[in-house]
Amino acid sequence: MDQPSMEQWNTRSGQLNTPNITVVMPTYNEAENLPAIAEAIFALQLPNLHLLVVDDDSPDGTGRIADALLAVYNVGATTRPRMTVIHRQGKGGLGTAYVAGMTRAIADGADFIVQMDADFSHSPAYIPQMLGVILATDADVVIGSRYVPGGSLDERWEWNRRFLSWWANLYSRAILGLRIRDMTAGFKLWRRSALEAIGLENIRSNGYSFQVEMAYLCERLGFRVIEIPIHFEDRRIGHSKLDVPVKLESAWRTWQIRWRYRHLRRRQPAPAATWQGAQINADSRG
Ligand SMILES: Nc1nc2c(ncn2[C@@H]2O[C@H](COP(=O)(O)OP(=O)(O)OP(=O)(O)O)[C@@H](O)[C@H]2O)c(=O)[nH]1
Ligand SMILES: [Mg+2]
Repeated sequence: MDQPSMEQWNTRSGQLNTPNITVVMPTYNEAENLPAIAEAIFALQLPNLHLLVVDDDSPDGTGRIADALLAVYNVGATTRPRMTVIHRQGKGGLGTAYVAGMTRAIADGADFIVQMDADFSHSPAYIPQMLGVILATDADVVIGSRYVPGGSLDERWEWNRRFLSWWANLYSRAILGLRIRDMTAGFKLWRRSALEAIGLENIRSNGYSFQVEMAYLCERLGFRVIEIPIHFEDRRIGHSKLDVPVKLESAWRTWQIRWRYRHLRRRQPAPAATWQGAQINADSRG
């Protein structure tokens, strides 16, 4: 996969021109989390970092809070706004929210796209590290992984959540034959060209199987995937949207993914390797 050359980061005057990074964050009833997570993201002080919230008309008013944050973070932004909000009509599901957000991020010129939850399960503190890894390698995607050495789960996660996560990973890895350790990870940093190669308009999964479908395509398309260990925290405030219909969709969708992409042959499979403690699951395309 083509990667941006160092020249691309250089302006005509020869000064360093940092890449555009967009954090895509779907929200549904995250009113209490959103202001704090936005603050933590902007506190990273990463230049050219943009936050794109995709809210589905949350009954708790998350969308209105997001609009209020625009006034805070876009004040003084000269070249482009630091924050944008997409408002959708009603709960459309995590998968379509990501597709809408990622599509918009690409259209707006993002070089790198972060996907993450709004509930602090995915600590913003990992974003600079993920960015460092993708810039230092030819990785197409960096996954914040709970299931590589060094990764961990919040001790407050009850046994049934642990079991469900473990089972979902085992189930999808067994059916789809993948190497990625954290198949259901929702914390990822994508190179723009990887999302373009996937073709977001083709993604069908709407709930959490979105993560599995994207992971599957990464391996089938021969992307270089690097999993870096993260500590996954339980959500700080609010409620999970992982209800029974979403779980059932994930279960049958896994079979549909296998059937749908049956003609898509795996490109350049490579044995797992390690890179400074990170797990590399698939090699880059030739
Ligand atoms: N726009 C949009 N966002 C959603 C939807 N469902 C979930 N989200 C958001 O997607 C992220 C992940 O959802 P969570 O409910 O935290 O799911 P989870 O992380 O598996 O569950 P917890 O462990 O309880 O946190 C959060 O930021 C949610 O607000 C949806 O239908 N539309
Ligand atoms: Mg969550």
